[in-house]
Amino acid sequence: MAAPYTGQAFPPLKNDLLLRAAAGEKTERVPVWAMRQAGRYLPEFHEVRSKHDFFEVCQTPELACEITLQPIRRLDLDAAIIFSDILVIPQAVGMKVEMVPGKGPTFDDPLKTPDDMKNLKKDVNVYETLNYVFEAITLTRHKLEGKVPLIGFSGAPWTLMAYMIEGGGSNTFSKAKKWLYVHPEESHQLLQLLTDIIVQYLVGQVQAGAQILQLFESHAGCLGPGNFSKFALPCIKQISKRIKEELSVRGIKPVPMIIFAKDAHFALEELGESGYEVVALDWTVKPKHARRLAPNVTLQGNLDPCALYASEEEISKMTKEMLKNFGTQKYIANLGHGMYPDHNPDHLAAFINSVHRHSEQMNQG
Ligand code: 1CP
Repeated sequence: MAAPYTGQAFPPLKNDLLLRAAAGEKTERVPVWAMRQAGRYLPEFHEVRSKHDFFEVCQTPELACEITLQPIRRLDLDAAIIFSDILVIPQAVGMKVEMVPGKGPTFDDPLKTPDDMKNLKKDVNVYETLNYVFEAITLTRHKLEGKVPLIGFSGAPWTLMAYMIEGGGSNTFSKAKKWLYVHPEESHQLLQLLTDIIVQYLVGQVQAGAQILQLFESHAGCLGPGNFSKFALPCIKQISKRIKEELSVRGIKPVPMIIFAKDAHFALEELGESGYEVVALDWTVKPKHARRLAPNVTLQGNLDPCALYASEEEISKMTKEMLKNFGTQKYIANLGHGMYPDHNPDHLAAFINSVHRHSEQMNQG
């Protein structure tokens, strides 16, 4: 497997709060970033999107880099996340996915039966097919000039499998879940195929310059404890273990990893022991409960994204309460899910500034 961009010199990092918090080291203030911070709530994002198709943006390193930097220019964030989408992996195995305005991601020909798996590319060369993501990461690392660390990411196997079978978003994911009950063997095969690709993809992102990785298991909640343990968790664990091994074999320093399994409150204990330095929480979990069940990791989260509709004064109060409940150490402030298109960027600024102000005060007091 060819290794692109290894050993590149990047500008020195000026703000390492996120990396220190992820490593469990002491921080003078709580780092903060927002899932989906590069996106539709920003007018400058719409400006780029009015001229380019969604996946064209993902595939053009200069455009992906520009959108990654947009929230960093405007807001006092402690991290950037590379602009891309989790659905570039289904595309890499040969599936056609388009971003339909007003509808979201739409697959031309979703998997209907396990027999359709024969149409998927089995030996994808990730370094060729997804090279555009690696190039975007390298370019962004340079353009960031060390201001904040760059987060790389991937969808987790179950969440990708769910989209590949449903053909887009779904309320129940019943078509994908049906596979788990009717075709468990083939489901494991598909999940393993995706796991192998994700490992290569995330190792490639680190080689290209990603300084921390987040795995998005956005549709964990619909599985429930039994199927989550049987189908999702083993892949999640395999990914953290194999990435650490692969990086070590290549002489590359390991990077911290974040697992975000949305609505998987039932699996907090297991997630805390799954080989990730950080467990990200959605807003339905009580911080103190998560600390009890996952005491050895850094926690990330978990303000309800809808809280950003409240006044700036209310946001400041809710943020202070959240910081009190998590404490200021081994903690990364974030939302419990992503930004919504109708969010006011000034309200995200109020959240970020409140995290900084209150956590500094709490650390001094
Ligand atoms: O028309 C547009 O411009 C599309 C809007 C959009 C954007 C801005 C989509 C479509 N994806 C993205 C970017 C994106 N997606 C990022 C960028 C970096 C950042 O966070 O700022 C990231 C990390 C993702 C990851 C992603 N894509 C997830 C996991 C996170 C989550 O929200 O749970 C998921 C589930 C997707 C699929 C997807 N892509 C886009 C949409 C609308 C969806 C959800 C589809 C659905 O289930 O209904």
